[in-house]
Amino acid sequence: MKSRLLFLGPPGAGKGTQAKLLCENQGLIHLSTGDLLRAEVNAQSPLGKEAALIMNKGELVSDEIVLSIVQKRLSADAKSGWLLDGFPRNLIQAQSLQQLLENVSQPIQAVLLIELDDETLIKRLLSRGRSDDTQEVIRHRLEVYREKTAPLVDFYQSLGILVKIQGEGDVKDVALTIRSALGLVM
Ligand code: B4P
Repeated sequence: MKSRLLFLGPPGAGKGTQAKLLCENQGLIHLSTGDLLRAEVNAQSPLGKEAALIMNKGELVSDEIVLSIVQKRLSADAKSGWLLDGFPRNLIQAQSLQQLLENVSQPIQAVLLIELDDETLIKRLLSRGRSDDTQEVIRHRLEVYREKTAPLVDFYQSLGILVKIQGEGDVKDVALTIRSALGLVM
């Protein structure tokens, strides 16, 4: 049974939606850096105020902030299974994560890449309508994804743990595709 997973993919591919379902189904802890950052924003903490300005522009929040949030959660939850959603988002975060997990002897078992065409991504995000889901910000997030996050595909492929799926279709069908691609029991 795979219990240390990571979801990768462009904004709107369905990482958050599918991560939630899979965690409920498999009893894993869902660690979404997007959700953790939005919780800080809603609490209007100093960190949240800083993060809100960056998120609403479609930029990546600083590695320092994100790493400190993840480190805190992973050291508390490292013993049980987990699914990282939306983290890492660049090579520095990926390398820091490798180091962190090596230190606790908890390597990632599979990285799931959810692929989807730009037109569908943009349509989904516009209908979600979060404050960072405007046309202009979405386009910028897609550029940031291609420049900073997409190189992680090669990084995890070279480690031999990358699994690719197509994110088209309704939520239930995609969920089934994911479980089958990861060889998980339904
Ligand atoms: P995230 O919160 O990670 O959000 P996302 O990538 O935009 O969306 P996701 O792919 O999870 O899509 P979802 O399932 O919600 O990031 C937001 C921001 O936080 C970033 O831009 C950045 O600023 C910051 N951030 C987060 N992590 C960071 C990090 N590690 N480093 C630095 N900054 C970081 O789906 C989207 C919509 O599609 C939803 O409305 C959903 O209902 C719908 N949908 C999903 N699946 C569908 C399907 N099969 N059919 C139809 N609709 C579907």
